[in-house]
Amino acid sequence: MENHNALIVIDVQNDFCTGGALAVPDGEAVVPLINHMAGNFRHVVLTQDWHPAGHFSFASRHPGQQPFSAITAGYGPQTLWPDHCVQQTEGAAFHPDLDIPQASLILRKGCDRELDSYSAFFENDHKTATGLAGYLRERGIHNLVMTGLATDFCVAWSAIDARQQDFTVEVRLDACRAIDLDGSLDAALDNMKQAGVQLTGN
Ligand code: VGL
Ligand code: ZN
Repeated sequence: MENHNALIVIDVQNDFCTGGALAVPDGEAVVPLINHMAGNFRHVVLTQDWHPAGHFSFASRHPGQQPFSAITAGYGPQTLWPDHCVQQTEGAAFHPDLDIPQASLILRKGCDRELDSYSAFFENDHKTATGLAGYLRERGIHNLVMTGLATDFCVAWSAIDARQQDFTVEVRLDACRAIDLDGSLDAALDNMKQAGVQLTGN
């Protein structure tokens, strides 16, 4: 098995699946495919959106704002979401059918109450590193395959940051699902292509 490759599984959590607080249409459909793909990887990293209650990205924090509206934060534009993936809740748990026992790292992000983090590499200020790039480099990993939820937010932001950090990146679109808010999916696909992300499985 190739040692320089890793599978990155983004946010396959209950709140992003049917019945969840921020359900991505058909989100749970990625689970069997990701389980199957994981069999081909020695290195697997799972990420988990992991917000404290009252997180800055929750519309409920901003009186008069509705979920899916946008505000300008100190660090740039921020979409407001329904409360989701609150630390230690069932909604923040991985989908119960996700079955990847060899995953060596669970990277939790969005833990800072005042700062969101879509990307697995940098928080939304584009400055605060999560440490994932260093972890992967120290393990000699150069090539990433990305899967999970949601294509147009956490997957895309992770993929683009990974390219910027000089990893090769393949996004398996058949193992991802999108929120698609006001054209966000098309924009994300364009941005990923421009960043040199390989889009496959569509
Ligand atoms: C995500 C919106 C808010 C994602 C996380 O995983 O794509 N989207 N938090
Ligand atoms: Zn979130």
